[in-house]
Amino acid sequence: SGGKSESRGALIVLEGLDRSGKTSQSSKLLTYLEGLGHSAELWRFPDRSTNVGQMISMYLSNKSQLDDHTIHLLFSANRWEKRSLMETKLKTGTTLIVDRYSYSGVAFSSAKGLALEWCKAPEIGLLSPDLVLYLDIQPEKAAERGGYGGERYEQLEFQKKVAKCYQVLHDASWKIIDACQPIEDIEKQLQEIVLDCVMTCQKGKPLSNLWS
Ligand code: FDM
Repeated sequence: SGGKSESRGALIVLEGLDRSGKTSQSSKLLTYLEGLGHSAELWRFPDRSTNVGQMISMYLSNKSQLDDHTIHLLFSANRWEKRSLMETKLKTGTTLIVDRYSYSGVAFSSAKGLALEWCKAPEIGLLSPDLVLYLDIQPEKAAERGGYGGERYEQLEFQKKVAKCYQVLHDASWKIIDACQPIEDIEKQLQEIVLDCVMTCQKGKPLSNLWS
């Protein structure tokens, strides 16, 4: 076996603080993979296009107030509502580059003081990424880049707490990339790691669920 039509896509997640460069590197990766002839899509969470996503967007822009647990579960629900499409895409050979995923969910909510295990629980059973790329930047450096858009979490003191939570959350499988390098250097590093992951998935690495 192993014909190209049978091979699955890879689930690749980018994580990091606000202004770490996730979003621009995600689109560069998409261009790169498409250029090599791979089927690929760029996704992001929160997905603000759904009803749940609109509630999240209202909350983030301070147009609504929600209890910390409630918004946490909405972020999780926003991933659950995309789970089956995600699985279909991967199984039919499309690689997904995902800008933020469950790790953002846990890091941002636990930074508010919610218990880590409580935060992880609703993510159980979502698809486990084949690769987590963490764009590592000191909160102070990220803040210097400017462009915090005025949304709820875009404040230095809070981002410092989020950085600590990401540190607790990450494991040996994450690829930690120094986000203060020149953009082209980061791009090259990511390309190499991502291509390797895409190939591994093509060869038949099975899909699995969080947390594993
Ligand atoms: N965020 C994002 C969360 O708090 N929980 C989540 O599950 C996700 C996916 O939402 F501050 C936070 C992270 C960020 C904000 O993200 C919006 P974008 O990437 O700026 O749209």
